[in-house]
Amino acid sequence: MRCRKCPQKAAIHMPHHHLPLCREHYLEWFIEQTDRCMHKYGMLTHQERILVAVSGGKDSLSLWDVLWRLDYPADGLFIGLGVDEGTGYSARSLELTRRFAEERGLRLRVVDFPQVYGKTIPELAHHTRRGQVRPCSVCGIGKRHIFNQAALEGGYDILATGHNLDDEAAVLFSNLLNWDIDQLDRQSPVLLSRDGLVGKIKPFCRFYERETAAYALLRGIEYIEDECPFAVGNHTNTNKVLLNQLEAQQPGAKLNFYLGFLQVKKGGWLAAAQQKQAHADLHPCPTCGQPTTNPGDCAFCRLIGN
Ligand code: Q46
Ligand code: ZN
Ligand code: ZN
Repeated sequence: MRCRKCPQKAAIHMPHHHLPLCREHYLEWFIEQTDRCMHKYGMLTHQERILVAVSGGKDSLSLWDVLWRLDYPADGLFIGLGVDEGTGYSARSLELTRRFAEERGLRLRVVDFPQVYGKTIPELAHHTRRGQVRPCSVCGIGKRHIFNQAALEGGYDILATGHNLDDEAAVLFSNLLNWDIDQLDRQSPVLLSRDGLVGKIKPFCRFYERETAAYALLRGIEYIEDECPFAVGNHTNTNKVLLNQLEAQQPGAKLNFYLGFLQVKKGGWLAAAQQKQAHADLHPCPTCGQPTTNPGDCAFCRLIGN
């Protein structure tokens, strides 16, 4: 397959956009799309001071790289969680993040959780009921707390995270499964600052995970490929597996799912549907007499009649 923009061989094909691109044009496209997404949702101006939450993974390092290339002034924040479990996960993640920052002359802040609080995240989780099996919820609380504190103390206006479409779709799916209206209401590409909470943005929320992975790979970013050992089998990952099955059958399903949600939310949730309902008046089909909202014959009569 050839690149859509030049005669080169395509390095990646995005079936949902009908877009095959070569390395060079993909890197260009990816940066443009990030910029466009940030404008669309009013995420940033070049005046704001940004703190990027970096984990050493493909998403956060790619995000930092793209913000840097787009000339947004962004520092990085790495939290050492003390996750090891025989894999050296936290130490290796920090090493790669440090190297990334040094290569680009970017400023990296590091908060080492065990050093500051005297316990690693898994140790802390072990003492709580919900953290016994899996430390993720405890870890989430810890990370949110530290990111916000570091952003406030450092005088940053906004916190940027590398959440991609797969992450957002999985969270949306879980929020819907639980009908968690509060979380649904809060799930957004942009959260404004309020009452001591620093605002948050997710400039990658419209990219599939394979697209951020392709960016990191084609850009030559060295990132930690192993997942955190606690990620295996957590709820989010289970939802991701289900959504991937759906996506394989219906390319674009994840994107429609997420963007549709944002659309419905913007229109005022159910109010939008109710309004539509009110406008759609029923009248008897001239052929069969059954009620229909179609102008003229109902859908069935049109089907049979043609
Ligand atoms: S780092 Fe923390 Fe994740 Fe590891 S312990 Fe769970 S929440 S899986 S993004
Ligand atoms: Zn090309
Ligand atoms: Zn507190």
